[in-house]
Amino acid sequence: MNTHIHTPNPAPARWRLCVLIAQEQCPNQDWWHVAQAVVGHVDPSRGNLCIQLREKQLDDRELLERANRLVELCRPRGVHVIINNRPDIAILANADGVHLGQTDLPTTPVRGLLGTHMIIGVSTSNLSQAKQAQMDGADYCGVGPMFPTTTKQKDTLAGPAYLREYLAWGALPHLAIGGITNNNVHQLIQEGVKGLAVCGAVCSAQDPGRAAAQLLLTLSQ
Ligand code: TZP
Repeated sequence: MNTHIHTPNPAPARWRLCVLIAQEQCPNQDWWHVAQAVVGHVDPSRGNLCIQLREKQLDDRELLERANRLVELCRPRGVHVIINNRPDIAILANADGVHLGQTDLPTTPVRGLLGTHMIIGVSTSNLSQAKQAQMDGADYCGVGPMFPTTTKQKDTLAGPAYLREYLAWGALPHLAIGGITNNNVHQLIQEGVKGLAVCGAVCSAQDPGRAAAQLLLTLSQ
């Protein structure tokens, strides 16, 4: 455990949407077209968009190449790039940070490796995991799963009740995640959600750019 609490990076508090991109979740088009459509369709000027590269099967060289392309696309447009569970790739691609699951690399040594400026997010399903993530040096928490999802095998459903509890705690920014669509997001808006992380709702849409923009619009109304 760290002896001092890390001062969180201010960027995640401005995120309203994080799109998780993996080729296997993009049935209608190439991952790159999804990334371009999302980045091109939303107004990134307020720093409210983040893209997480979430590829688990790729060769390292291919993964680094994708991370490099994504950073090149996103950085000039003020869109942050987060790499799932690969601090080495995040450093080499000069990405903004990494996202860690509960069985991924532990936060404390990753914080040691990345230094204080790069962003670290941690997936949480309950408040004790969130408090631990904060103590270990996280900048934001994934909060979920909110709803049933087929994108990732999950045994528990944290549900909107966990989001409510997390917001009452309020110590770190959040990205609510898991099965979120334009049809159920109002249940999270009722709880006061600020940031959403989605995969299927955008990656499997016929028009991923429009789907992302629609979620942002719903959130802002
Ligand atoms: N972690 C918790 S739920 C989830 C992850 C990675 C899957 C999110 O994908 P979708 O398709 O938005 O449910």
